Amino acid sequence: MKILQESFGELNGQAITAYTMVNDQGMEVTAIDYGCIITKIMAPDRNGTFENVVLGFDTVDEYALHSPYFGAVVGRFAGRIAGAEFELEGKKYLLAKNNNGNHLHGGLQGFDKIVWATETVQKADAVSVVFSYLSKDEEEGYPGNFDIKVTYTLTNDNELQVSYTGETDQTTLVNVTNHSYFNLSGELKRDILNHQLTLKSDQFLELDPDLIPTGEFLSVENTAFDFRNGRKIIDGVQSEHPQNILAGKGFDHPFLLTENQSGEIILEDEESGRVLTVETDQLAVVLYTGSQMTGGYSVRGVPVRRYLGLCLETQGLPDSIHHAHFPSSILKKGEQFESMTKYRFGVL
Ligand code: FUC
Repeated sequence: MKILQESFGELNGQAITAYTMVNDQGMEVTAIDYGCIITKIMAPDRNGTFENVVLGFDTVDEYALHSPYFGAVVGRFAGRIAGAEFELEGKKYLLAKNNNGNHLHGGLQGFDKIVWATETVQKADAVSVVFSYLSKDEEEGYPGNFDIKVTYTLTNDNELQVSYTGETDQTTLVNVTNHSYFNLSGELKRDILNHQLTLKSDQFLELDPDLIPTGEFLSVENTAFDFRNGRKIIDGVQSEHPQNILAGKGFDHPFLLTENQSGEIILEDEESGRVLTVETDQLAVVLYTGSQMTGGYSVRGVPVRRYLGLCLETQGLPDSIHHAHFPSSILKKGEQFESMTKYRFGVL
């Protein structure tokens, strides 16, 4: 196994580096130090043909200009915080309003838009890139110096492991995820509407028109949100369910996982034979079907359009700070934040 390192150009005079992890099966994962962005994942189809299965660009300028968080680590808080403000231990904190008066994905310069320090680790059956960043007290309005490490590890059995660890010197909010847009057809040959998704989840969060959780947990029973026995993404596009319509005809919802680390999320593309199995210790996954992806740019030659990719954002619950009955995303001084999500690339 090996790691290749090459220049990915410059952003505002700062050199950006790309790291490509290659395993003995020929699978490759490329990530850059800007935003910990995964730019490419080369995975085999049923005939052993390696093709890229994520949305990404070949230049850092395109990321800076257009990217709807393609492949990036988002934080300090993934998802929305209503009104871009919250109270913690009696103190009020104001965040950037970067989404209809609300706060989204860590603000104007979240974890997706900074250059991380890197280190590479090479072992017999796994290679890793370790990204680290110190998010300063008051950065984007959040309290506390938050020291975070994100590790991408590629194993010899075609698994990409993403682990997060962090600590703070003051009580703060933490919710981090990876925002890769998957398209298992390979090189964006088809959109994701015929991808089949299986999700071990009985409930999802109801959203308001700003895509903020209302606080209600809805049952998936008898809806297009019931992925327990597998269903195609297109069902949510054709669905009359008000929540599918509100999400721009599709999905942009947190699903509560009923199981962890046991094949709880399976995405399949029948035609290529590719299967992605996601396992996580997080309590939820946001399924986003790219309904807001429009306008005026191309993704490696393919004009961007809705349903070109889908995100499986493993994370805690958005806006949890405003809902006392949601599991908390508060991290205190002396506590260690730890989380791991694994993405295994196989074939049917
Ligand atoms: C997802 C969605 C949002 C947003 C963003 C780009 O996480 O929840 O609605 O469009 O990504």
